[in-house]
Amino acid sequence: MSETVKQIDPREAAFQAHLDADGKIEPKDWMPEAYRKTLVRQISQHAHSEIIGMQPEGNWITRAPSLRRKVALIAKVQDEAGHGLYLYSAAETLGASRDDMVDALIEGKAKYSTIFNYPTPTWADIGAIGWLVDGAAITNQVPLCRTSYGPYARAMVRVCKEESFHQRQGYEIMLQLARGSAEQKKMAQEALNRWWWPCLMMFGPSDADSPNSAQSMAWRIKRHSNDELRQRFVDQTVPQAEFLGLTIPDPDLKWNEEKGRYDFGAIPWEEFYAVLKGNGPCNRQRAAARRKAHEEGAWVREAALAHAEKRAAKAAAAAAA
Ligand code: BYC
Repeated sequence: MSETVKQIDPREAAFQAHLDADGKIEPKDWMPEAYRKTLVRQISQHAHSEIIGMQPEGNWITRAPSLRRKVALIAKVQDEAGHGLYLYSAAETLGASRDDMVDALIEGKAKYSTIFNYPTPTWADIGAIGWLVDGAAITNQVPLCRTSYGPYARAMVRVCKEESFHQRQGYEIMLQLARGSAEQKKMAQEALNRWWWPCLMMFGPSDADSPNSAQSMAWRIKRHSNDELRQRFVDQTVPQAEFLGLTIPDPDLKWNEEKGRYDFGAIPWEEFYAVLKGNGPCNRQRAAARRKAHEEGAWVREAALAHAEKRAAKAAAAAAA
């Protein structure tokens, strides 16, 4: 009786042993195709999130309440664009084509963080994004500075430094509103009410429902599970809300003395999956704005290409002379 024995590729065994010893993988190293695909998926989604993430805040640049706030907000939005560009470059080191990634986003085929499909109706939402969205992003991304793929890990180091500045500017906006008039404090509370649950969803489905986590953790792409990071975020953020004198909109939130952490209420996962499927409050608006910006930027890409071609022709002529 013949039996087919699955041969373990020795390269795969060496690859896993290298990861288990906390080694990094660099672009020219051998890697399993599934590892490469997972990284392209995660890094491109991350890049798209940064690019779409410019919209909810960009929408307030012309209405920032002072010159100082406007300068800080412009710088923050510009930083997000920069993060998107580093991340597209990191994905390119894995053989992904930037045109394909950009097309997937424009055509609405690519995922990006659900958080950016929510509206920013008041100035307090800008404070809440900086405090909570960047706070959640930092919680998720600090461990990514140790992710196993070198170019992604290195991009994250700079991204995290900039995100921590963003978070402070958001918290400072919230502090000023919370210590301002009764109307301003109400605005800050309402923004916290709007952003709290969507921020908890940023960490992805609970561990039992996360199809990618186990493999990504074995490959040390992810260093902690979605639920671990979500818990860390809650534990860090509750005292910050208390300092602001604001209330987290969760009647089940309670300190658990025994476990040394906060217990919190049920996350409305049906809302998460609806937003993920394209049915959030702003999904269509975000995609349309991105498409319009891409179309309106066509002349810049053409000019840059014409300039690059002219320089290349000049260099070739000089080399031939
Ligand atoms: N939104 O198996 P799972 C920022 C998807 S930008 C949308 O747990 P994974 C900022 C997930 O992709 C912040 N989709 O997946 C910018 C997967 O779908 P596919 C962005 C989500 O990858 C501007 C499926 O659900 N940060 O900081 O192991 C201004 C199953 O999930 C979401 C990053 O991208 C979501 N919230 O874990 C301010 C960080 N959650 O691909 C701030 C890097 C899950 O199988 N990414 N999905 O079809 C990660 O750490 C991981 O990809 C995730 C998900 C934790 C997000």
